[in-house]
Amino acid sequence: MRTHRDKFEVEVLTAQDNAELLIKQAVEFKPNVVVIGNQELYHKVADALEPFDIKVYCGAGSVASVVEMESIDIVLTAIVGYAGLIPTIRAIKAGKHIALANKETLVVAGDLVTQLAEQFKVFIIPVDSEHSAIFQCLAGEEFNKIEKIILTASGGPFRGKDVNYLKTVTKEQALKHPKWNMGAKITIDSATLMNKGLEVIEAKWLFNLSPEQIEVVVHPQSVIHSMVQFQDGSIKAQLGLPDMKLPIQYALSYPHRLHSPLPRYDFVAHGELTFEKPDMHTFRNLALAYHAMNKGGNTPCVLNAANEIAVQYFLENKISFLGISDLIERCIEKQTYIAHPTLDDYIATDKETRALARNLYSNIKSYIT
Ligand code: MN3
Repeated sequence: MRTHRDKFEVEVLTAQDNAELLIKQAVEFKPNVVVIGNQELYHKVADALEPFDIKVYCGAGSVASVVEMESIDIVLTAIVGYAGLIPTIRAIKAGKHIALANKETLVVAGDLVTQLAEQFKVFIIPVDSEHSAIFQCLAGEEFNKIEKIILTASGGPFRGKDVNYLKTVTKEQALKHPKWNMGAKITIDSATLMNKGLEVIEAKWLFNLSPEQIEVVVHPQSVIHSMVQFQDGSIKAQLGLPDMKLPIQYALSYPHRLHSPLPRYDFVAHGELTFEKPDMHTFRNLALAYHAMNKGGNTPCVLNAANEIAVQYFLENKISFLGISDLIERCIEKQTYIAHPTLDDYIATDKETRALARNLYSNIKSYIT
């Protein structure tokens, strides 16, 4: 936004807890409306923005309804986790294009969300760097069949480690990502490879693929952001230095490209790009995500809800790193399967799975930890 102030106007800004940054950005970009999710912070934000003629609302309900404002063309959905689902659906139903950074929306209810996007004639433009790469590779290929896509993974901080090593890792170790500086939830997901698992399911829905068409390759340099292989065997890749500003900008400027001041990749200075098979035996979350995708129905929703609770427990030092996969696996085993869920089924499945995960944790702590 700062780079292209002449091309974009910020109409609404939202945040959950980070009132300081929200206020700072609101003062800089002068949106019409600001929403703070956490109601307790309402007065802090409202008082700070009083002199600027900016409307301030609070609560999850306001986040979900503010996306319907007539003056909005595109909504960047960057809420973490399941909480992004309802605001994204509301935005689609209001005819807004979606720049999607919230992968969980498609993991939980990909069939429903992609159907709605078609019905309301809106684009879902990926912001996740791998999916942006694939989306960019597909430009001009509308009539050509995809043989498969190759999602690249950095491998996270524990790449190459075995189960014995993972038994003892701490949250501090897991929070140190080698390539990307991100929020706690996605950083843990990257360390467990669940992030890649969620991205596999996200890709299935975004690009209308069957599970066999989605391959994951570990590429520690994170320069190739992902690839598409066509039916003639030709492979297209999108490359660049890792920086989320590029996929965010492309989603907002699509189908055009705008100038960007980011550093350029130099093939000679960083001459080596390497690739490995992901270790799904050690990093079971990736295998669990493939399993959930293959099973379909409400299983990816169960996977996501169980993972959100498991990551929270890991961050609270309640379960071990390996316990994350144990808890998710148990939830998938125990939760009732629904083959063709409605939105209400997804909402119920999410709620039930969270309760189940909490129960499993308190009843079988020894197994989980
Ligand atoms: Mn990604």
